[in-house]
Amino acid sequence: GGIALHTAQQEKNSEDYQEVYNAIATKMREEKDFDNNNGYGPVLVRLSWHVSGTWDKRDNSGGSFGGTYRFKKEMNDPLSRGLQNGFKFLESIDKQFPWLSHGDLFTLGGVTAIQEMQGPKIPWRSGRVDEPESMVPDNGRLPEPHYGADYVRSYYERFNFTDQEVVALLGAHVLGKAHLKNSGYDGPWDDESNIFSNAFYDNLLKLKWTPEINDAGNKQYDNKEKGYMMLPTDYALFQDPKYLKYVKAYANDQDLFFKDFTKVYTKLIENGIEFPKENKPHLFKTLKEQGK
Ligand code: HIF
Repeated sequence: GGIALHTAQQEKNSEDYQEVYNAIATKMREEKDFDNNNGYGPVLVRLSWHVSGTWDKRDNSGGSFGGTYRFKKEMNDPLSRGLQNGFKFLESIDKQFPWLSHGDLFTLGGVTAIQEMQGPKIPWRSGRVDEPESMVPDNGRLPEPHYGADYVRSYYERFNFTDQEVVALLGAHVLGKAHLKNSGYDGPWDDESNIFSNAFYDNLLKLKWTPEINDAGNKQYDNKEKGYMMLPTDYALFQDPKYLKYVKAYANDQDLFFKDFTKVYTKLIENGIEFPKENKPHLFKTLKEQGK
């Protein structure tokens, strides 16, 4: 983490960042058949979270500020398998906008993906600055999927997230799927894997989930009829009464989910960063809103 310094990028305005947004969104559209027609949206969201999820509040190390995911040690974290696809997707954007820092690129990628997949508007601030390889945090700061509510709760203590914030964040698991080769888990959470909605909570509450051992020997919760799955850390939200309360609230009210998700996701991608007061958040228009 760190303090945003004065750089060439500081001269850029909302229109410049909207241009980057448009370049990412247009490329998403052009390459929408990636990963069995999921497109790049889900992997871009996951990338934005993994580059941010290395933050440690105790010493303000890691996080999205330094853009250190671009270095091998962080990119090769076994818990980030598959995210190289997101990085490769963003390489041409990086070339097109050389003034943009990597931390800003990775987080703007997530914001663009969420909005283009019909999700909420995420106010986004610029100002991350590339840090050198010596600042790459050690592997082991990202969460594992194998455990229950106690693990999830204590993991997100690292970011000071409340139960409500944890549940609001986890709704992003409506997107994309687990790939056996990446994580040892297998299957999607919903059939609309590239539409941002509150379906994660609805599925968790209303479908019947059976614990099964998958082909990699890991326990996951399956719904045979629909072909969906839940990770143990997802199912934890159903098992824990304090979490369950919020699962119900978000299943019943998509606007509430969008509002709370926006707050906690913004917190996640800004963890540890002190933005100068003049760095006002940018609010982007979707391609559709621009008539594109
Ligand atoms: Fe994920 N997550 N996540 N995740 N995640 C996977 C896939 C995605 C966890 C584990 C996994 C969040 C929290 C947690 C996305 C976004 C977010 C996979 C499967 C695993 C194992 C990867 C693969 O096999 O390709 C754990 C343990 C989390 C904490 C409890 C966030 C809230 C939901 C923070 C978040 O935003 C997305 C998107 C995907 C789908 C990626 C894809 O390639 O389709």
